[in-house]
Order: sequence, then structure tokens, then C-alpha cells
Amino acid sequence: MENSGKFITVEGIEGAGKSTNLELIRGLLEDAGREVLFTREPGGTPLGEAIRELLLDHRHDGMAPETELLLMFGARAEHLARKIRPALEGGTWVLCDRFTDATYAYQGGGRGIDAGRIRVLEEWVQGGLRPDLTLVLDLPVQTGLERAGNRSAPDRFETEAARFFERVRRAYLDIAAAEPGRVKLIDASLPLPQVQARIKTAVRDFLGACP
Ligand code: T5A
Repeated sequence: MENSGKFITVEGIEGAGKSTNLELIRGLLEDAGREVLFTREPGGTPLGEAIRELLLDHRHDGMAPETELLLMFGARAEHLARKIRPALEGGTWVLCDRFTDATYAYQGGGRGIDAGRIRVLEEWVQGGLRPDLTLVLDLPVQTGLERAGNRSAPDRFETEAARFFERVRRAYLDIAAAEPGRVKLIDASLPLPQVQARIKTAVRDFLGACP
């Protein structure tokens, strides 16, 4: 079935400012008269949130990268079936905190899993569905980790070494370079008002191009 809603995702390393800016994006979409489903990955459904707990829990430190990858796509399959596809088909816009670009960045770049394997799962689980717009909030790893460190206790990903996040960041930058039409790179190292001005421009440009 043809989607009538649009699918928008927000990505970036830890502490990039996704949570801080998602409310702004939701407001921009709602002000433009769009009905918005706001959700996140891994998670978004009861089963997906249970999988998220497994993925972030330090009891599973040392989880095999393949297990991590498959759990991400397990949660995603459920999310797509129960929330994302029904919303898009019904004309609701979906705003998602992370999606498959995070898998390429973390399990691909960070853990070193071959992108070809991720692509097989992406095509199997998603078919042709891809985000219509992705904002990648980019900033130096050290800045992100310092910002994230000012909050709650670190989860299983947040305790990875800085060089892991350097690879994650590199993978996001490569995705942005490869898909400039879909992916907009936002300099998230700037003070918040300047970051938000850039986000507003990107979202309004997108809205302006939508029928
Ligand atoms: N994951 C996820 C995978 O490995 N593979 C996958 O396929 C998927 C989907 C999920 C984890 O799962 C991994 C990646 C993640 O490690 P999460 O909760 O979605 O975790 O992601 P986190 O990165 O942990 O989210 P964070 O909450 O850490 O980061 P945010 O949301 O990017 O940062 P935010 O908004 O909380 O901001 C951090 C701090 O910085 C301040 C904020 O006030 C806040 O205190 N801040 C700024 N300060 C100064 N200037 C600015 N411009 C600022 N912007 C924000």
C-alpha cells in the first residue's frame, strides 16, 4: 500500500541532542497541520521496549555483535508491523528517535559488522521502506560524551570507548555524504539556539517540498 504520511528520523552519537530537539521538530510538524506519531528505536512497542532493556542492560555486556544486530532488527520488525506502517498508511507522519541508520553506524561502524549483512536484514524487514528525511546531529565525540555524561547512569552503549564512537560518527558522516537528498547534516556542536535554527530550516524546507 502507498504511504500518505512521511517518515522522519533523527540520528547522532550519544549526547548529540536528539531528545532535546525532537520536541522542536514535533512542534514544527504539528504547526504545519500534520498529525505526528512520536516514537523511538530500539523500542516503540511493548515487545520492542522489552528488547531495548535487554540491549542496554549491563548484565549483557559482551553480547555478540550478531545478537545485538538481530535484536535491533527484531525490535524494528515489531515496530514496523504494529506502529510505523499502520501510521504511515493512515496518513500520520512518523517522527522516530533513531532507525536503521543507527544500525549501520553502531553495529556496522562501531562493532565492525559488514554493511552488506545489515543491508540484507534491512531489505527483508523493511522492504522498500526508508525514511523520507533524516537529520544527523553531528558533533565531536568528546563533546557528545561530556553532554551525555551529565545525565543518568551510562547504559551498555554509553560505556564504550571513545574510539567506538569515533567509528559510529564516521559511519554517520559517510551515510550523510552518500545520501544528501534524504540526510541533512546538522552541526550539533553549536549553541542550542543555532542548532535549532538549522533544524527549523531543514524541516521547513522538507515541509515546503511536500505536496
Ligand atoms: N542503537 C540504537 C544501536 O546500537 N543500533 C540501533 O539500530 C539503534 C536504533 C539507544 C542506544 O541504542 C543504540 C544507540 C544508543 O546507544 P538512545 O536513548 O536512543 O539509546 O540514545 P542516546 O544516544 O543514549 O540518547 P541520548 O539521550 O544520550 O542523547 P541525545 O538524546 O542525543 O542527547 P540529549 O538531547 O539528551 O542531550 C544531552 C545533553 O546535552 C544538552 C542537553 O540539555 C542534555 O543535557 N544539549 C546541549 N548543550 C549545549 N549545546 C547544545 N547545542 C545542546 N544540545 C543538547
